[in-house]
Amino acid sequence: MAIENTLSIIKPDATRRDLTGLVNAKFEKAGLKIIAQKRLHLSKAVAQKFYEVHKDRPFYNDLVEFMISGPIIVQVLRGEGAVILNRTVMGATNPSEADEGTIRKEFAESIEANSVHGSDSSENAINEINFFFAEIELLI
Ligand code: IDP
Ligand code: MG
Repeated sequence: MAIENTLSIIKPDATRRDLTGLVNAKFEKAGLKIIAQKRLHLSKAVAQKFYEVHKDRPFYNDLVEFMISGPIIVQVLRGEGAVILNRTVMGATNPSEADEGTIRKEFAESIEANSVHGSDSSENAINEINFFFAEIELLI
């Protein structure tokens, strides 16, 4: 599999509990290099735009409020098959269905406050990285 980039977000439930380092250790142990990251506190308009794909889902408004409830860490992870690999390291959306050893199994509080976001396809990864990062931030 080719080397690729994927977008990850450490969500407010995890930053609130100071889990950034433990989450990042999971990525690095799995072979995902953190090639860029920054701490942001999203405005409502930005969170709504990022999650626009979910705007007709019943959980959309709650999800947006949750994502602006505290700071997040947006990051670009790089590795072989990074998109799928990151989804494996994250675990299932609902932590009660997540495999042992995954981030969501170990750290998530609920199906909503599930500690991390990860791109779900290579195409979405490119779009999501471009949403948060400028080209210059990825060239170092
Ligand atoms: P994913 O993050 O595993 O890709 P998505 O279906 O893309 O899951 O949903 C985006 C986010 O919306 C989830 O990570 C979670 O925070 C929230 N979410 C998904 N399904 C539910 C739900 O049924 N209730 C509340 N929040 C949900
Ligand atoms: Mg998703």
